[in-house]
Amino acid sequence: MTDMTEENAHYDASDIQVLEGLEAVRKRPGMYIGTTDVKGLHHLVWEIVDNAIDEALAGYCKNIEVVINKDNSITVKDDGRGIPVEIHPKTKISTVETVYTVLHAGGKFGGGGYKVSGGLHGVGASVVNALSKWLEVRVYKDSKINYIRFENGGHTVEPLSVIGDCEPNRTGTVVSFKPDADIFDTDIYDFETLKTRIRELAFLNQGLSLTIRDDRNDEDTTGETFLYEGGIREYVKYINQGKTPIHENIIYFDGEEDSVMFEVAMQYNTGYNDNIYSFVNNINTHDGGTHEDGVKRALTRVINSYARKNGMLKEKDDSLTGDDVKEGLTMIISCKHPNPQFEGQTKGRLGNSEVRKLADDVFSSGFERFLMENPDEARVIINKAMLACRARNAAKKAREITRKSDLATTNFFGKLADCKSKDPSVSEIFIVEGDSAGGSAKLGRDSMTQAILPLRGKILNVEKARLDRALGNEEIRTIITAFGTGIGEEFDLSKLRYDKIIIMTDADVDGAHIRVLLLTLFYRFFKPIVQAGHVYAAQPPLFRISHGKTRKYVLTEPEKDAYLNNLPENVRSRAEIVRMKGLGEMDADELNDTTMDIEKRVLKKITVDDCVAADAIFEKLMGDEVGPRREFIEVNAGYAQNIDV
Ligand code: 0RA
Repeated sequence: MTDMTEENAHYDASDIQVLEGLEAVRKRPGMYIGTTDVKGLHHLVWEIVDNAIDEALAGYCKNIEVVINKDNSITVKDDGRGIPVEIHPKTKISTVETVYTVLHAGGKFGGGGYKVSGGLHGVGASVVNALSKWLEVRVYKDSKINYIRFENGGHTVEPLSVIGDCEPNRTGTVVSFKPDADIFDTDIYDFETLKTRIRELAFLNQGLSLTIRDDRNDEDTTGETFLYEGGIREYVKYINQGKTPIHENIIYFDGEEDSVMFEVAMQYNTGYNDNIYSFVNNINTHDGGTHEDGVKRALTRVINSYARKNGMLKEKDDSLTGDDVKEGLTMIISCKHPNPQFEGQTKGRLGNSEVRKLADDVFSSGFERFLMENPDEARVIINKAMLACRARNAAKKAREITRKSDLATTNFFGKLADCKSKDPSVSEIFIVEGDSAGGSAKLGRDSMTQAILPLRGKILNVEKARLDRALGNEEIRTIITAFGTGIGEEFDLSKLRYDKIIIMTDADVDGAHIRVLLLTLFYRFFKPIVQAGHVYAAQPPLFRISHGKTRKYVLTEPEKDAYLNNLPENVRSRAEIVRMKGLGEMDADELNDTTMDIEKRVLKKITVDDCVAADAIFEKLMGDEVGPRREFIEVNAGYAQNIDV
């Protein structure tokens, strides 16, 4: 294979260009995959899986398998047609080699109608190759096994060749790769992360079988397979597990126009929150867009028109709003589009205007008919929206009272020790568990930029309460007033008075509980604050190590051991280690030194990266079922700092 045939001569010429392209990826990986942290590491898998899904969407692939191998390399196997192995007329190298070495080649060489490219993923398989220690591809077709291998960022070390025969009817592609440890902060894959997304992909691609297997420990050999004949209907059912639906059947409509496919599934539950998730080409559009707008608009219109026609809403009554008809609604919206336009800063919003009409048409004609044919279900759904409407009006009144009284009451200012600065970009607020820790925090703070809000009572569990009841809770009212943003319909992120909202609780069960209550409150009523990255958890130290005049605080057990191991033996034997019990135990200086001082502290940013996963955790912790909550708190009590939602 090393002789200089004409073909190879040409290959060598273009090889230089190709490697320059891949080298650019290695120089600035962030440009292509966002980050080189654990998220970027997992992104590589989705890049390869997306290609197999495209083959499935084109109608040629039924099974996809993802394996984490012993060495943390990944194998993705599909039973599609197999990537073409012929020489590509443009690049003069085989198509499979082109796909893995030429930037952005994937889309151009694909045979399917729906490329996932253009969104968050879709940078191309060559990017994975560029960021891998090695990558190999096996293509099964025409009774042959074709093999090619790359090393050290996409250098072809074994050119494409037939390495054996396979069963005559077998077709498909098997890709294995090992991420380059020099590029990523970590090279260890997380099974749960991969499994959650694999399950989601199975929900979104009805009838496609997806398997995930972890071969790092020998125990699990068969893996877990996700296959949903009901598609997004089963996704709604899954999200509503542990909630109480108010009607039995999951409502589902779909339609297609000009190669754009649209589908929606929904069911109402007795809760007060909505769980509406929309996707375009399997990518979560977390900021919605035209597909979501179309459905929401149609939902409000159809419900109002049915309620008026049937006398549930009288002439004098105000119409139900979008918020009213969303209460307790679980809904999945999925659109497959050959040419999606993603908008917004994080490209999380679908922009194609024709989709608004398609979504509206499909949903409104289907839902009108559903309400007509199912009067009992129509009644419970509309009653629920009317109750939400009443609660909304009650909340409005409660809010007006809050607004008038709060800033004037000494109670509020007695609690909050505000910072002197009125510049939100430098201001931060610590929400502190308990009065004694609150006292130390007030003494230890930098009063120019740091505000302290001690929480006395338990804050209300808002998972189980509507806004009007939440506003009845004094601790919650105080938080709202301090933030300055307002709440509900009048929420305004630009009025936030602090750049950082820092939850400071003890590393014990009570602390974990309070932290979760606060996260639930933020997630439900202040989601944009979380999304904009303003919420943090303080990390008070778990151990203090004293020797001589030195005092060292550490966050974790392994850190403590590492520190002690590095001390000379005579110092180590005399070092004192007293486990820190709680914030209240630290004096002002200590608290400042370990947890509050901008130079020394460690904060953990709270994100709502995956709303579906976050909701599942909140449901578990805060929902109606007591068992899972107790279990979670028991398991996590010792690792309270790991609650990262
Ligand atoms: C274009 C054309 C053909 C197959 C594929 C792309 C293909 C790509 C990938 C990527 C991962 N798995 C894949 N499976 C198939 C058809 C080639 C033919 O008909 O021989």
